[in-house]
Amino acid sequence: MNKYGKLIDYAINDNDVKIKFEKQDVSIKIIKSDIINFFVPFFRNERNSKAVENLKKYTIKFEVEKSNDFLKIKTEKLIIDIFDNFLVNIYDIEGNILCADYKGEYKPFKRRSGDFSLAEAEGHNINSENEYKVYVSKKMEDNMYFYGLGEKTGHLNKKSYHYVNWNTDNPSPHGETFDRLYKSIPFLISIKDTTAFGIFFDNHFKTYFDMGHDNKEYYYFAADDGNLDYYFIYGPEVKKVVEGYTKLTGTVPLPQLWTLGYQQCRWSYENDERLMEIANNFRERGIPCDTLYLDIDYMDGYRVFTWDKNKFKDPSGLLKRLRDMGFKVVTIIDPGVKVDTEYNIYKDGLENGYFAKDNEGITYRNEVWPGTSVFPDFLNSNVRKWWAKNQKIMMDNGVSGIWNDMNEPASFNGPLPDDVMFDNDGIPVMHKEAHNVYAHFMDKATYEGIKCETGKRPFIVTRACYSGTQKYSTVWTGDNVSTWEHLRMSIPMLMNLGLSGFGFCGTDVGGFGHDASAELLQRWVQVGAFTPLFRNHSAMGTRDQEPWAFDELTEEINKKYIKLRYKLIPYLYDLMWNMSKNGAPVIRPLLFNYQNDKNTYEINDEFMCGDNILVAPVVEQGKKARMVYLPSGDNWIDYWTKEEFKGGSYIIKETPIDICPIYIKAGSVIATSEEQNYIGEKVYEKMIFEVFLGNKESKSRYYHYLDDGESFKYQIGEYNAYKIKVSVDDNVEIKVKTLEKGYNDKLREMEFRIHNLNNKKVIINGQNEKISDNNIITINL
Ligand code: MIG
Repeated sequence: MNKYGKLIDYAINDNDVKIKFEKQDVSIKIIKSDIINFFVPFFRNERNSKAVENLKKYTIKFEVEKSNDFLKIKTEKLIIDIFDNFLVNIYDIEGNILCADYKGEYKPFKRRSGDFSLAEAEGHNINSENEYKVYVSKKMEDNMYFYGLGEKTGHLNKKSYHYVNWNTDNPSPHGETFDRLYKSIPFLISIKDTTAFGIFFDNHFKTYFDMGHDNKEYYYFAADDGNLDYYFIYGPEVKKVVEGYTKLTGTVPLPQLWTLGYQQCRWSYENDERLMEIANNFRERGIPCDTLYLDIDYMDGYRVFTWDKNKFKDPSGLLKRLRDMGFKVVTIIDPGVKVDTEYNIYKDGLENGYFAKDNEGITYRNEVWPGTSVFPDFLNSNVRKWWAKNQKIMMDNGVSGIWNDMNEPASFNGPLPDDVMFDNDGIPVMHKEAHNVYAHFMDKATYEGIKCETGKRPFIVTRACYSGTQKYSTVWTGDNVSTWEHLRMSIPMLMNLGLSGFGFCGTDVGGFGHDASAELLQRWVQVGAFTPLFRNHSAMGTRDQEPWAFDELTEEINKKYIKLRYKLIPYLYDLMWNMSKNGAPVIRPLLFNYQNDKNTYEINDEFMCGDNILVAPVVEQGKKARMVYLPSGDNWIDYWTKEEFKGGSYIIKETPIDICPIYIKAGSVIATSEEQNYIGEKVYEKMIFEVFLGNKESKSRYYHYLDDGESFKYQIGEYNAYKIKVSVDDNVEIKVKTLEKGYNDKLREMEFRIHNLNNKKVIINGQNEKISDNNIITINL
């Protein structure tokens, strides 16, 4: 039985096309000519988005036309046909079908044992799609590939997978059998015949995405409850889809520069002495490091916003000493507040009614690290203001960033019951509605608190989140394990997180649970050096995992790759700047840049770090060589040997233990930095660009960005931006253009270090430049 029935009539109101079906009114909103929203108020009349804030209103040209049996909406980019039963077909402007609702029979496979379907196994006693409260299925076309969905297990291409979005802390080793992890990002990208579109299903109840696992004739998304509220985002480039999605849900804001440095964590550095010992080790050994973490044991009995003064006698003094050595300290904060009538955070929260309640209005309790605890109602803006103010306690002690953990929310007794109540600013909601956005609002509160308190760009790391949390927090992928399997899985996971708006992400380098082996850490740091969040972390009870904890070789390899990371910080910062504007992730699959090359569609063990660096790490023990695919359209320079390879080919690269295969796009520029032990240790007077030439003629463009690296003054124009154009034919011609000069930096010179010059002449801004013996050219600014 269909929920809609016959299409009766329509009316246009602004950018909204309201359509009346026999049984249900729906609305189609033209957000932009290539972004369309489909909305059915099954649950509430208003949109209830937590992800889309302050959506810009565009004036859009579109036409609506009704014929006998369907309605046609035409924008400058898309044609949308709407039939009875709210069946929708979406075409590009030439009339090629992009996305069609599935019109065939709903036919899930049944398991022989017990004769039940997948949805039934999930508790949906169904024999037709109508049993899902919210459900849309689309026709599966041949050659479809799927990406996105945030942090999911398994391969890069999500075809044939079935996933659930329900933020979950499951401490067993994550494997492909896990259909859910900590984060819920209901955003799917699909490519068919090199054309891409996205679907953002903005529903934060428990949701389901099935990419042909149930039946290869269709794929679907569904929810336990809530409205149908989804966006179709047209490409045809994946890049455009990601840009469109981040226009809706927000981009990762520009971070402070130090957050791009190496970060060292452990559960837990047990006291001030041990933390100083770690810090001293980094400096004495000359291994760069910017950030140290304090895990839960720094607190007094796990009471958030307190310190255990036996272990940390003088927190401000300690953090000041560390700051003088160039270290920032990030502390963990959990949502659970210990029930303790002597504890001011608890007392304060209780007096003001800031905690979630059970269905009888009594403050809800559960067990977490502090013992019996209560849970702040982050969906309430007054609670968020209170939580934001509490950040001051940490900032006053000199803490530089906050690590939000356990915010699925997790408890020692599994997820909270469905009927725990949240005030949600006067529209009370049950836990089953609040669950997936609980962390989102904790992160938002943390962000606003830190911003207000410090005036600097907040640094937050969160475990759970929803679409849009990227505006407030970076993410790490939770409790992985020190196994090769998890190193392998981290790559597609991070690439898909990147495609899903979370371009500032990382995994626990070396692995969290279980003891790492020396070789595993050697290879993992080679990956970590290119992931935006670069943090080594390990669990209570596992062996030490700091760069020097194994042997000399492991230390040397750690040092080599951490130093490489520091060299690339200006390049990474440029990527961050770019990401803050158009959502292009730092870590991304090859197909993001090479969508016309279908060989890239299922590469799980290589990734791009920005447009110019391709990384093909070793993710197996003992591997002496590996195959590398270099995408077509560009030539590639081996970073280590400077040898050039033609794109569109598979090559074999030897991989002795200290070599991670890295390839630079021929003709491209990378902004680099001189060595330093931490960001800001030295003030340099020159910008350094490495230029990697190939033999082929090439033209490239590079944008370089500079500002104070910490404040919000860039928003009022205090930044510099440069465009560098490199064309290679018989000569090398470099053109530098200053695009913005609002920041007063200390830079006097620009240096170009040119690889593979082969005696070519170099002309910079029309001048024939003198080249040093080692192919370095310096120009004055
Ligand atoms: O129940 O704070 O994922 O990184 O070290 C475990 C202790 C709680 C889980 C986090 C992990 C952290 C650990 N936490």
